[in-house]
Amino acid sequence: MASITPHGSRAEAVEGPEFDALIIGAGFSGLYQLHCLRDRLGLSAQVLEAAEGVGGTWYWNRYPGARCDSESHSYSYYFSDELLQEWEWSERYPQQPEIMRYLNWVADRLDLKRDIRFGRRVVSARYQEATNRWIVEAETGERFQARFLVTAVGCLSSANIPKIPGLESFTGEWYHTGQWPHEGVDFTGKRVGQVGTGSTGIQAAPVIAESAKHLTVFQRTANYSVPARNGPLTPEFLRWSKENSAELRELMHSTPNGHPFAISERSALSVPPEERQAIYEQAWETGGLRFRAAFRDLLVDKAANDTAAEFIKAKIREVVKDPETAAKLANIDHPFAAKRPPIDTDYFETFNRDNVALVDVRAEPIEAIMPNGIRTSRAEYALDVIVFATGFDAMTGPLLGIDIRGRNALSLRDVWHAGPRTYLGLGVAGFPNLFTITGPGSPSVLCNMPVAIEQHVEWVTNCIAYMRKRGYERIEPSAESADRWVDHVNEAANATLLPQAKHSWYLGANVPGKPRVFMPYAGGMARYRKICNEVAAKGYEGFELRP
Ligand code: NA7
Repeated sequence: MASITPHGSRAEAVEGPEFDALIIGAGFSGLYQLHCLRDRLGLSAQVLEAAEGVGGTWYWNRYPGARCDSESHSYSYYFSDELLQEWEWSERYPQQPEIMRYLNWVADRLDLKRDIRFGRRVVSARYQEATNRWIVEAETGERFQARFLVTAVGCLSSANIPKIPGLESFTGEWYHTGQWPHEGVDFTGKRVGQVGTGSTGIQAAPVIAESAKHLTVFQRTANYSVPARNGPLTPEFLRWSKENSAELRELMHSTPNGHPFAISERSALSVPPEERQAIYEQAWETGGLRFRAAFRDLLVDKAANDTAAEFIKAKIREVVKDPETAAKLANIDHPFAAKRPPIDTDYFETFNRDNVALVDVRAEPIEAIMPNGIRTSRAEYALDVIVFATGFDAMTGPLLGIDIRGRNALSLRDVWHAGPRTYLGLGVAGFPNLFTITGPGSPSVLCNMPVAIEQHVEWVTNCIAYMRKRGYERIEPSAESADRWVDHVNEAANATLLPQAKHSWYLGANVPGKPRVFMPYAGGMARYRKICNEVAAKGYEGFELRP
């Protein structure tokens, strides 16, 4: 079913093999996009993937304790009831190796790997107006061309390694959690320093502390965390989730965050203090991201949010025995859930161990890395291993890591110099036939990812099907619709407390020099889905379609 290139074999020789569509990335999004374009629409499609296997973010994030914060039964593809019925998750939250097994199983079941070219890190993608083709080049020097280009590069795949002077002089080992060695790291008998206390650091510290001789956690921003309450899934639960898959899908589609639970309709301020306390206690026992659903106004009303914040801070002080350490951990400067709220297994308890210490790098900033450890403004910490749990150049990093050029060689890096500008997080003005799965300006990281991914992949598939049926060859958002969408994304963020966390990667604040723009769409997944459906129903309103 490959299309016929207007320049025939000459174009092929120069620009490489041609396909209807090229997809960058073989994680949750790329796999499903390949299945839709190849098996549902009958297009010729290829995936280019930097890694040597499928898995996307889970291929790289193999750090100790790596686990998804979404519950297993919702961290699955819901497009196929057959897949849902066959797969059995083992625990409430899926661990990294189990997610890898799942994605490999899906890829094999759908026979996807034959159309994935592994070991191809894409370095550039250039739109050629005369032929209406994207010319995509991999680090290997190979080129590929296609009419449609779908980026499925993930939101958290570009590691943020802080530029601390002296790192190159460190004589021990150092690792970033998002680029973890496949063979693992043995911490036995080692003095370990962990920089970073986001979701990753909070998962890793308790596990590292179990085998390391000593662990020093360097905390820049103190963080809330709620117990995950992980555990094995019972046969009854597995049966229930399979029997109710249609209802669960509907529930996940109806909530703002794509998780399989409804958010309470109560305001935190509408109940007496004792009742509120009891509700929080119950939510703390239930654990996980469900804690946020205890009241409807936690993300929009500061006074309501304060009640949750105070509850968690009190829990930290209760759990952590050393009052000085407890004070540092509970000294949180932002509203609860305004940064991505981690969930944990024994994170605060870990600071009660004799072999664990906390350093507050706001009070004593890291100045340099020495050959034998980390030096702050107050002290030197001798270390054998440094673990950077310092997060990612989120959302825009993976896209801007590729030199993407649209019409008239327009550079995406230039167009986004002051922050990302998309229409619906799905397309960029000036870049025809480019679709950005879970791109900035879409709910993405504020949502249970598979839900956001399935919605985008299906929207793109329907859009391409529509174009083929109507004889359109090009689609591109108008500059006006993109401007309006950017305004709406800002409005939606400002209606919440999310922008109040100044040190948040949602705002790009973790990467020095990155523009401070609230990147994901905070208006809620259900509302967003409705907007996207309406755009499609109106013949892709806001996009320009041409033959
Ligand atoms: P995060 O959430 O970005 O956390 C990174 C942590 O590293 C955070 O505590 C940062 O402090 C800290 N950090 C970053 N740079 C530095 C420097 N230079 N010095 C000291 N500390 C630093 O990344 P995660 O990997 O934990 O989680 C990412 C997402 O993955 C998560 O939200 C889930 O959606 C899954 P800061 O807060 O910036 O002051």
